[in-house]
Amino acid sequence: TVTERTLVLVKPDGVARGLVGEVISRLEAKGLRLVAAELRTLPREVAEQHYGEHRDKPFFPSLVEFITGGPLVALVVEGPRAIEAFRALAGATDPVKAGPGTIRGDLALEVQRNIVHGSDSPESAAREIGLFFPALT
Ligand code: DAT
Ligand code: MG
Repeated sequence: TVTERTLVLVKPDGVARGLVGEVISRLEAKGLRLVAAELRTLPREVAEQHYGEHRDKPFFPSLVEFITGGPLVALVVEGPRAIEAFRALAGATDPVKAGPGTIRGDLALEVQRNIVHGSDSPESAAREIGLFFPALT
């Protein structure tokens, strides 16, 4: 199986709620490996680039406000099918629809405050890792 890398964010709600360790524990327990990790507060421009695909959505201003509103933890995670593997750990975007046993299903209740981000494709992963950790690309 091909090893992949994916960008994972523990969003500001996850950091504020003390869930960084919980998220890292779950992905490590799954067998994914940390390649990079950093606590940082995103500048508006980086947030807007990161969520560029959502620029025209009604929730975009609120999303940018939220993601820049406090420190987040940016991670690069590696493993076989890491992109799909982490998305499965995270669960559905809407935490009410996310299954039990997933990060969002177990720990969140609101769509915006859904604790984690994970890249959704190899193309997104390359773009997002390049945006957050240019030294890795
Ligand atoms: P995901 O984070 O599961 O990849 P996405 O890329 O569709 O989901 O959306 C990015 C983030 O934007 C998502 O984690 C939470 C927020 N979001 C998505 N849909 C939303 C909505 N209908 N209302 C408010 N926030 C939303
Ligand atoms: Mg997405």
